[in-house]
Amino acid sequence: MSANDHTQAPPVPPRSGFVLMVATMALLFSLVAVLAVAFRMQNSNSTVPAHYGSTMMNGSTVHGPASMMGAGTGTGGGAGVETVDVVIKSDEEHARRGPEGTWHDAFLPASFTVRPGATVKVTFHNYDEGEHTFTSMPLGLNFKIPGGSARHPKSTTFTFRAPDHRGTFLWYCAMPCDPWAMSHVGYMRGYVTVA
Ligand SMILES: [Cu+2]
Repeated sequence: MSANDHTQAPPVPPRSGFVLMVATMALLFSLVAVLAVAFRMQNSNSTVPAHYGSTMMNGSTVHGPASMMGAGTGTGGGAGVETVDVVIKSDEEHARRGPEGTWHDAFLPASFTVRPGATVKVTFHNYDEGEHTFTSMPLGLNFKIPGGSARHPKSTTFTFRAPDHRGTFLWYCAMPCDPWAMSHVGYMRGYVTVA
């Protein structure tokens, strides 16, 4: 910087004006913080009881208690509809190889991500003759997936509402099929991530 620049610089505002500006900004920030805390409390009040109070195994194919979550807080607004396609194949159809080298029954993919509050339409394409389920305690879901065949896979669509809060929710197949696959994530169990 040259001396010339210095002389042409605009005058520094009076000190009292500067202090007033800082004080106003501090007030605004604290107001925003208070609002954020209040909003968060309201949000958790509405989601926690529905999340943990869920009863299940009712065979409902449309919705579980998850659909009751988040009434009124508006966090899920505009989340829209999301579609998920899952292929189910048996070990004979070479669904997915386990670490020990043998093929197992599997949902492909077994894990997927949806947005908070979204209406999720999941279509299962079952190439296996056996029945499977998409069961999740935390999501309050228990979808029964009818059997199909390798030549004529059976497609079944279920709809549920994703929780308004972010998280990772375990699901598993409750229908006795492939015991190893039933206890391993990526085969007959997986995660629905809400993010
Ligand atoms: Cu299964």
